[in-house]
Amino acid sequence: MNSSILTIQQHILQEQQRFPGATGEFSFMLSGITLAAKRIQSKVRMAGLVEILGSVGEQNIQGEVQQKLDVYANEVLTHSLSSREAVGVLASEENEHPIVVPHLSPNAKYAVIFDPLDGSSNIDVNVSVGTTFSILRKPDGVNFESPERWLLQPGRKQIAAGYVVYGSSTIMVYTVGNGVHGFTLDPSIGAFLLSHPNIRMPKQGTYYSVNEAYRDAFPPEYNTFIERMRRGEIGKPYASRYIGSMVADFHRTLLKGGVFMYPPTATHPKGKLRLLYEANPIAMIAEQAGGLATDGQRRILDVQPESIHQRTPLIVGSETEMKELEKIQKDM
Ligand code: P6P
Repeated sequence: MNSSILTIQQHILQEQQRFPGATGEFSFMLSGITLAAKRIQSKVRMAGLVEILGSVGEQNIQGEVQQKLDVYANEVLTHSLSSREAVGVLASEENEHPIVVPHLSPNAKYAVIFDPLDGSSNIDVNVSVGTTFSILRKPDGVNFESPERWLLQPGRKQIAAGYVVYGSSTIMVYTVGNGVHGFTLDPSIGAFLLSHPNIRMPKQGTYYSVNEAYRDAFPPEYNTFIERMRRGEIGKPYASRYIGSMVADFHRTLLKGGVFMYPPTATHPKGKLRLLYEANPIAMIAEQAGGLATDGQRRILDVQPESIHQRTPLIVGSETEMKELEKIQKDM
């Protein structure tokens, strides 16, 4: 037996030692996410077989027709996390309002924000989808009366963040502020095993990832940026990769380098992606791996949220590409 095989539970317990006064509640909370991820992946893998596809018909808070898998994933995460005493407040892409966990335990000190199934419109065509999560500590002096105050904190306050990609394999990537680590699910034993320790984003990549159909509406600096990459003016010619699932498009950027961006567009002048449960967790992962993440003006992790479903532009990637965009913006 290879002694270096480490499960995510063992890894989280090791990381937990870094938290002063750690009582295991943090690792128990994270285990709620890994358990939910295993249940979601088992349904995603069978989506075409058990007629779970097809929209529930209802519209979620985003005005999007809900797929049954969205509903299932949301219920699994909500149920799994609500049973953790350390969790006091939840927020989900699928719920208009924050959820105050019924146990109302005085020991609750964390809020968990998640997108249960990001990219769900891709499920019908068997393209990778994902789950994102962001964990915040309850600010001092705040109680269950004001759940928004547990949630509306800048991303730099996150104590943990991560995502799961349901792709050719199921990979969970997370950080507690001590580097970025990836775990691949071994379905034969139902365990996430450490497969990508200490992930570092390459200083430069060869891919850019953006929906070029919206180029006419992008602020000019983005088209200048794209042209420079296409023409090989940043050291080498780039290829374009975009599958319309942020988690999968970012995961490639994390491992291969380059840049993923969703700039302001005509239909989404403030950007389409959500600050709290898409941009913030991705930005924490990116920075912990040596990359950068902005909204085009500011560091994503410094943005003070005003509402839980607030949208933002997101530009995230390797140091070289991100610095090049900054230079273009300065020269304009
Ligand atoms: P578009 C999926 O719906 C999502 O929220 C992200 O996962 C993805 O990056 C983006 O929207 C795709 O949006 O406008 O390119 O289809």
